[in-house]
Amino acid sequence: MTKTVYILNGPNLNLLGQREPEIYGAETLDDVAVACEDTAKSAGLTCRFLQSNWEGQLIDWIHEARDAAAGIIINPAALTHTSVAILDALNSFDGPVIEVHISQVHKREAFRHHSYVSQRADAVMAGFGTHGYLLALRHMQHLLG
Ligand code: CA2
Repeated sequence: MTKTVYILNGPNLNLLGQREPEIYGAETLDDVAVACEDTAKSAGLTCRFLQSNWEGQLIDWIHEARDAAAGIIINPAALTHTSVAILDALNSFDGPVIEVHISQVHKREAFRHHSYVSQRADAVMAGFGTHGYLLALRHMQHLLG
């Protein structure tokens, strides 16, 4: 049976491709989902690609992943910089966690430089554009052996 990776996306990422293309690129989140499905398939993985604007929904999916997933890739969006609750939820997950940011957050405003999630993440991608999701999946393949 193939291993499942949850790919979780936080608030406002449903607007990807519709605003601020100079920061986040022109691809929509649906485009990213399709590319992730393709990459997961070629890596011998199954992916579940999800987005919510609600912190509690993301936490519920992390709890679900405890039984359903071998690894988590997460772009918590702005919750990266504020949410101890997401960090606590990720700390309850035993498998590898990779944090992804489309933009190079360290080149941006100071409030984007701190991540609660990085205290749990086994790897962090930032500034690779939406390609970062695919690189994260390849690294997840490596981590899951
Ligand atoms: O670079 C990233 O992936 C971020 O996680 C994106 C978040 C931001 O708060 C983080 O600091 C860095 C913002 C997600 C909002 O996405 C939009 C995309 C297009 C148009 C409007 C919002």
